[in-house]
Amino acid sequence: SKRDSTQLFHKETKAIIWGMQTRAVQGMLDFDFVCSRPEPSVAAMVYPFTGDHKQKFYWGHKEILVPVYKSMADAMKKHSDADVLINFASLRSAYDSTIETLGFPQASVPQWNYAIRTIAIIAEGIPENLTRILIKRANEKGVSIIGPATVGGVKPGCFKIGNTGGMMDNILHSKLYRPGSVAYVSRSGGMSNELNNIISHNTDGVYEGVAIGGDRYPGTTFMDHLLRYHDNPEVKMLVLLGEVGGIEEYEVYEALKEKRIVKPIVAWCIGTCAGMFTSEVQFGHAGACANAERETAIAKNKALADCGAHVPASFDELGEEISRVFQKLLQEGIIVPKEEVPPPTVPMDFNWARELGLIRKPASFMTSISDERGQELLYAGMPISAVLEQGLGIGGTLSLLWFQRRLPTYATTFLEMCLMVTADHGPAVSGAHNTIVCTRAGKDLVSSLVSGLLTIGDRFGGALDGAARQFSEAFDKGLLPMEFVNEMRKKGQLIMGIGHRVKSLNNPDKRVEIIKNFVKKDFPTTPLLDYALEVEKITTSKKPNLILNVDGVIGVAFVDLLRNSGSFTPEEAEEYINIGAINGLFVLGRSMGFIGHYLDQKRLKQGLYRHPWDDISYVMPEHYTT
Ligand code: Q5B
Repeated sequence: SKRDSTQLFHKETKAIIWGMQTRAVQGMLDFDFVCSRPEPSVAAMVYPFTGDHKQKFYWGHKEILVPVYKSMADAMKKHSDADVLINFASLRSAYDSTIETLGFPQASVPQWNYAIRTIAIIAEGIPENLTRILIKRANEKGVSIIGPATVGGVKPGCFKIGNTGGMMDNILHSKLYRPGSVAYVSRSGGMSNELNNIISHNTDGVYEGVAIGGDRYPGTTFMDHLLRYHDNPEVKMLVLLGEVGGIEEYEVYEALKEKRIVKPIVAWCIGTCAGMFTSEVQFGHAGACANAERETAIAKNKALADCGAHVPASFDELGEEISRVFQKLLQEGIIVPKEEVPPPTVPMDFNWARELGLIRKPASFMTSISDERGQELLYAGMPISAVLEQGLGIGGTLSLLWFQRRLPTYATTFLEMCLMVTADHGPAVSGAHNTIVCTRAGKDLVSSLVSGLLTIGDRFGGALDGAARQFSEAFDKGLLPMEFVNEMRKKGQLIMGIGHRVKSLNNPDKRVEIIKNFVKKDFPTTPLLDYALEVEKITTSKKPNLILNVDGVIGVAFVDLLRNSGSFTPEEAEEYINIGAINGLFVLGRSMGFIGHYLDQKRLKQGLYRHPWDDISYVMPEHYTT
């Protein structure tokens, strides 16, 4: 029954989990499911850092919601059926949250003193003076504390604390989904997993196992649990895994001597190797250090053997010793073998199955430029620290993210120059104008920036790709510059990258000069730029503003880079021309200017813009005028 003092956990045990430990909770629910529990063992979670909400988990194949409360008080009030608290609070807050829990009076189950009867404290490193206060308070209230510094415990077929027992493959392997006849107590949580394994392979399985934790002052002791097990008729044999340090094992020794424990017990204290060291050894647990001869593992093993415990010659023989005792109980008919009932299948977690290579799934997205999953962000496989250390700059970063490769220095300098010369061209151009109007309408930075970017196209700033395509097609077809100009005129098409509203032969565009000079000087060869300059001679002979403009010079120079730098295959070069990569340079560069105009307008506190009537010619259809 629930009130049976030998039972901390049963098949209906419900727990409140302190801390947003979603993996542990899912592990508990999977364990419940494989044990064929009627209901999940997690009643609620408490997490003070978010508001009350519900968290989604799996219950077998189904999805269920577990409530999360900001306060323990609410969780206790709404889930008075929960009698276990699994406290995952850090070493800084575990004391306060446990004390708070111990302070709640039982509301809805009058025959119990307190709703929470068992508290597992997982945190390591809680100061010993605080642990001792916790133990005192818990004893006053009749609450069992498991821990601190523990993984918890497991009662096969009933309940498991947090991460005890490991993942599902471990739980199945150690048959923790149904009870056996052997109950154990250990200090170490990690070793309790090993015990699950050893016991399941040498007996009919674990009935219950608790790891009391590695601190010098555990909330409950070996004896607390061994006596519970001893008084439980379902438990036929006991296993104790002690360790170097402390004198807890001598209480077991006394109980054996006084015949308080008469059930067979297999015992071993780990840390026998401590004697091989010339100085005092502190093992991993805070309490695992022998301060006197009788605290050594060797002395304790001898004492336990002297009073009738089954003590193997070494840890390696623990399994055989357990097997011997178990076989004897079988022969004596004390243990009656039970029929093995296969457990229900728990669906495997997707990520775990994939990690094990059991399943595959086509990804919805593919990426080949960056990877943020590891310890350090990668750009095209290059860690960002290396990008910075090697001084790749904006041009180098851009070459990694746009073209998945490092480009020669002249190329990255070219990219940076393109960004710089296209960064702004005053407030009057279409994009800046739109950004300004949008800003003055009170819109935010992104809206104002986007409003400007949306004007970029064939006429304004978006002729780079068109120029690259048209000029390279004509060049590849072997058209003379004059033939190209005539063909375009015949088709009624404008030549992309030719012409400017204000720049002309008489008012040359310095930006074009800068790019042209750099490219001529630093690029290995510039056949397409040369071709475009021949075309310009023809168009400017018709009209002086039909110059090779800033879009045009960047577009054709970029084709020269793609085709002649040796960094791209001919196929890759054509692909970049066709997929429209080059306009990206104007978009990126001009974004700097648009953001500048946004900030400028805000700084100047410019109000809503309304275009003046005198600058609009109202031309209504005649039949509507009076
Ligand atoms: N005609 C740029 O036009 C502009 C011709 C042409 C053959 C051509 C025009 C054009 C191609 C697209 C292009 C990028 C609209 C420009 C930029 C960034 C900016 C902007 C800034 C910045 C200018 C007059 C006569 C007509 C036309 C003929 C014109 N262009 N023929 N091929 N490409 N270019 N865009 O001055 O016989 O008289 O009827 O679309 O490269 O956007 O600063 O402002 O940094 O922000 O209005 O630099 O050239 O000339 O249209 O009145 O034409 O020339 O057929 O012939 P306009 P239109 P006809 S850079």
